[in-house]
Amino acid sequence: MSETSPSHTNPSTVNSADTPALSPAQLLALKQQIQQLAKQFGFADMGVVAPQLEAAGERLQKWLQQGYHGAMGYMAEHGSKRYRAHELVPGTTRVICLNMHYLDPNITTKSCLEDDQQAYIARYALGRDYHKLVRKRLAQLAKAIEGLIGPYGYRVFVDSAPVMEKPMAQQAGLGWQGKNTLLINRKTGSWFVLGEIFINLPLPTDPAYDKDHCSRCSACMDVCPTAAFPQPYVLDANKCIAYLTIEHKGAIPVAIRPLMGNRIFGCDDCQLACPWNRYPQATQEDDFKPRHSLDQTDLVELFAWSADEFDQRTLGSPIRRTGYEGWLRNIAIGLGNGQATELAIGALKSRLNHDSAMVREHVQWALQQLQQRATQAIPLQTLPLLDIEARKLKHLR
Ligand code: B12
Ligand code: SF4
Ligand code: SF4
Repeated sequence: MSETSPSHTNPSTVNSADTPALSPAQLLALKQQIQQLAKQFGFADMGVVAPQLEAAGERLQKWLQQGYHGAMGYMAEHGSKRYRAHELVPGTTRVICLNMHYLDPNITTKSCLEDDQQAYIARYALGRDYHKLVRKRLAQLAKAIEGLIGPYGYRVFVDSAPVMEKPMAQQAGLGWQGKNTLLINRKTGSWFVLGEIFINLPLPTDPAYDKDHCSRCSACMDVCPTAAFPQPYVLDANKCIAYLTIEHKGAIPVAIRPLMGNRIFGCDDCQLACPWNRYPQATQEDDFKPRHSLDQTDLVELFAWSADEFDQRTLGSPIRRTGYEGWLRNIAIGLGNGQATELAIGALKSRLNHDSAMVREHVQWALQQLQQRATQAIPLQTLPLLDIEARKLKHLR
């Protein structure tokens, strides 16, 4: 979700001189071997594509023109490299697209969203950073291919380069892009992350996944707490809680704060509501399991972390991206959206003199919210997911 690695800006050429000469039959056999290896390295699905992303590139341009990328300047950089694989990595003839599931359906999800004293963290971010885990596996898989055929040209990416990963994976047959814009697989849902190996081997390609199973459903759009979809299949990041809590630096718009509930890092509502996620495939990776009981921790406890504790506890975690001030900013909003308990008020007051003006302003806002709620008996806001969809979340704890 973030394109974190600075190394992606100058990926090396995939040198065609390195290409081993393989017959069509050998390439087919190789692909089957790679499929088996991919499973062994923990990937759920794999597809091979010679990407043609011009149409996706045009939609990207429109999206950028509308300003839907907010302050994610990196989305506007690199021009056509984002949708032309051979421009990003010269010599690329195919891309192997892979996905890895991260959800542990046994952790507490529904009860956490229902409990305004707890902190809700996007399910992908509870354990080890997927960038690290998936990149390592991709590199191992790429090396294992080398073990089969000798040296060849490759580069691995996981949200670490200007690549349109979802349309590319759709073309590789891994699923369709739903109205929530995420890639969904009919059998396994959308609780996965994507990664790619750019190669210079002419492996046989897979058919694109051309069906769209959203049909008349609009559950993701109906439950989005901030109405972040201006139209189906298009997301305005400026309104998305995931963007605001992770990517955005600075103050979160006041009008959006009450709509965030206890979502302090990322948001999953548009996935939780999706009917194709009703039978989610469980992760096989212990590394994705929650660290520090982050699936069931009180806001007050997380708000008490010092800067050093934040650094220690988010080591190797995607949460680090928001930074300590962003962390406090987000939790202050969560506290402001909860009950006016002495504990919550005390926690907020302890940060009234924080060094950061941004943190202080969010703390003041939260205290005002709690004061109003206590004195004017304003009820807690129930967000649409819990209002409309609670019945449908039975499969989650
Ligand atoms: C920027 C970004 C964000 C931004 C913007 C999200 C967005 N939808 O663009 C923010 C910060 C909000 C974000 C949030 C999240 N992200 Co993010 N993000 C990315 C990133 C870096 C780029 C996405 C991108 O290219 N956006 C640009 C827009 C224009 O592209 P698009 O979304 O594909 O838009 C298409 C549609 O709008 C479509 N379209 C437009 N009009 C129409 C009309 C019709 C009729 C049709 C059919 C299609 C259509 O065309 C566009 C191009 O194909 C990717 C990694 C990567 N490099 O690809 C991860 C990525 C998409 N994120 C990911 C995840 C997990 C998330 C979150 C779930 C995290 C969380 N829980 O908080 C949320 C989900 C929010 C959501 N509903 O999208 C995963 C998604 C995996 C999956 N199953 O799809 C990715 C692929 C990272 C990864 N390697 O796994 N993310
Ligand atoms: S992640 Fe949350 S805020 Fe963002 S589009 Fe999905 S439901 Fe809306
Ligand atoms: S909730 Fe419905 S409309 Fe949204 S992505 Fe899932 S199937 Fe499509």
